[in-house]
This record gives sequence, structure tokens and C-alpha cells, in this order.
Amino acid sequence: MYEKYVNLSFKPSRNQLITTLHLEASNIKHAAGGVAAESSIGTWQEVTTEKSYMKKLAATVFSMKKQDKGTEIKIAYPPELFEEGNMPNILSSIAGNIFGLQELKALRLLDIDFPKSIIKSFKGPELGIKDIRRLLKIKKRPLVGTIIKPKLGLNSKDHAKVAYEAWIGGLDLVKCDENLASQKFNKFETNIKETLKMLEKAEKETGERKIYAPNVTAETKEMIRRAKLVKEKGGNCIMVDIITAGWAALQTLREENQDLKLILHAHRAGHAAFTRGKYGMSMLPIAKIARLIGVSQIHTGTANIGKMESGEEETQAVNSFLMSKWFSIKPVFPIASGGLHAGYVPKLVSLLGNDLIIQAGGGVHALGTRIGATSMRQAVDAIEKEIPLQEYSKTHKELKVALDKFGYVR
Ligand code: RUB
Repeated sequence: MYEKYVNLSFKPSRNQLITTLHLEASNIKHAAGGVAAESSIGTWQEVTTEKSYMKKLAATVFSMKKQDKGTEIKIAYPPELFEEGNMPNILSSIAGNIFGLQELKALRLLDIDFPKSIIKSFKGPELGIKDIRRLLKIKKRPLVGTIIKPKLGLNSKDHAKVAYEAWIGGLDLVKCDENLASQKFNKFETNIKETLKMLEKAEKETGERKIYAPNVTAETKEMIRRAKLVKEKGGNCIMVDIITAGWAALQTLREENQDLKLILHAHRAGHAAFTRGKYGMSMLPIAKIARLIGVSQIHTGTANIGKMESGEEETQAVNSFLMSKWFSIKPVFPIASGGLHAGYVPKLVSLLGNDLIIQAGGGVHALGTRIGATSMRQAVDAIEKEIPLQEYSKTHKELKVALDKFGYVR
């Protein structure tokens, strides 16, 4: 029954949605057909209710390539199978029930090629790389930022002071951590009030534009209320935990952002629950979905550096996609974050390029926020001036403090 969904001589047309998956099973053809059937019009039985006019909606496995372990398969979906502009609907098909099929030993969604008709049904980012660079008046160098640490527990005034020190030290961006929302010790309203006051002060004192990314993640209506509050109070950016908030919530937030015009910073907390395992998807489809819906910048990994797991080639592929031309969907800033410090900056830039936001939490605040922030900024300045980090640190004491503590990674 499932095998009729496999046709290796089928040539998909450009208007079809294509998925690439890694599959392991004892009967590959049956399992691959099952994935195509269950993600389109089929089930485990021929059903008497099927009509001849709907056969054209069936998905087709058109490629099966045996690999060292498992098989890479490609499936073509007719676009009529999906409701345009409805990401939960699309994913309930192509990344839904299929992961639970009993006969599979592994199934990972590696890539999604969206056809033009679906791409055009989403807005993409309101603000992208060029808009952010224009706002900050930074032409070429990577942006540098920090995550306020300790991640939870600081009261609003102390939280704002840490942000101020980071901006004064030379950082472009300060963000809340993924699990700060509006807890009793730092309510969202007071957080915004105190921190945006400090942002204004830091901008006046440094003559530079700065970004503050408060975490608005909450139930959707509350998240929108918080985003509007940020706009009303003069903020320029919001952060959202895209995985835990969910794609529908992100779509709604993006709709609102049509008017708010805030930078949308996407944190991916929770992604590893399905990017690291045998069942799930890799970071590339997540980045594609997020860009299509419309984030401005997104955490993508650190290319095998730092504290979080992320392969070098995978991070490079994801980042290249985010920056590539994609119909009218604006390019998006990749963010490298997790266990970073100034000594890593040259290696990160050599691996991932200049269109990058580099963030360090512990790598900044362990040194004293202002010193740590300055060390990060000096590291990107050294790259811009093409001066080796160690040489630059001879005349830049904060960088020297960082290199002495953390070392320098070539
Ligand atoms: C950074 C931090 C971020 C992670 C997220 O803190 O905890 O939330 O980078 O990881 P620190 P990813 O700089 O102290 O490690 O970007 O991989 O999603």
C-alpha cells in the first residue's frame, strides 16, 4: 500500500515543495512510501472514500540514496496540499505524524525547498540585515552583544545597570536570556522602563545607536501586548523564543510587526530536543521556517566552538542560507552565541564571516561587564584593522584581560 508512493522515475516540477530526509528502517521502500503517504493523502489501508480527482495530491518519494548509515530520501509535494500562509498546517503534513511511524528506526528532516507560491504567501522579515546595519550605522564589521547574566534573578534596576555597562563598554546589542519573561523579581514593565532609560543614556554618552532585545515570550496575546509596550516606550527590538512560543504565535507576532517595525530577535531554546536526536529536524529547516515567517536575526550556532553543540559545516550552511537571495524575503542575521569570549572572535569571523552577531554572556560578565564588553569590541576592531588579536591586546588592556583569562583560539 505505502509503496505506491515511491516512484524513482518521477521528475518533480519547480512548483512542488521538496523535503530531504534521513531515514533508517529495515524495509526502506515501504518506510519511505509510508512517510510520503502519511504526510499527504494516504494511510495504512486503501480507503473506500478516496476519489480519483484527489490522486494528484499524493506526495511522491522520487529519490532514495543509500548512505553509510541509513538512506537519504527526497519527497515531492504538490503545493495544493497546503494552505498558503499557514505554517502549522504545512508542518503538520511534512513534519507531523511521520516521526511516530512504528517501522522507522530514525527519521530526520534535513531540508525543505519551498516553492515560490508558498514563499510568496509569507511576509519574511520586516527588518533584515541591511536595515539593522543602517540603524546602527555599522557597515561591515560583525555586531557584538551580550546576554545579561545572571540569566534570572536580577531586579530591574540591577538588570538595567548591567545593560548600561555593556553598552558603554562598546557592545551594540544587549539581550535578555531565554527564560526571563515577567517574573516577580523583574517584571516586564519595570524591566523595559529601567533598561530603555539606560539605553538612551548609553546612546547619548557613546554617540552610538544601541539595541535592546527584551524577551517578550508569553501567551500570544500577552506577547503582542509586550511588543507594543516596547514600541511605545521607544525600544527598537524584541526577542522571542521561537520554539517554545510556537510557529503560529510567531506568525501572529510577525503580522503585528508590520506596524511596530521592531527588530525580531529569535532565540531557539529547545531546538536541540529535535535537532540532536534520531527523530526530528536539523537547524536548516528551522532557519528556513523562521526566515520565511519573518525573524530579523536568529541563533544558529557557533561552528563547533564554545559551550553549545553545533557542527562547523552545518552552521556555515545555515548561515549562508540566511544571507542568500530568496525571492523577496530579506536576508537575516545569524547569531553565534554560547560559551564565547573575545579570544574566539577571529576564529568565528574566519569561519562565519562578517555578517554575524557575536554574543557573549559569561565571556563578558566574568571579567566585569564593562571590561568584558570592551574586550569583545576591541576584538572586532582588531579584525577590522587586520591586526592580530595578541598584538592588539598589547595596547588594549581589556582585550589583554580577556585573553589572559580565556586564552586565544586560532
Ligand atoms: C549564552 C546563552 C545563550 C545560548 C543559546 O550565554 O546561554 O542562551 O547561547 O544557545 P553564555 P544557541 O555566553 O554565557 O554561554 O545560540 O546555540 O541557541
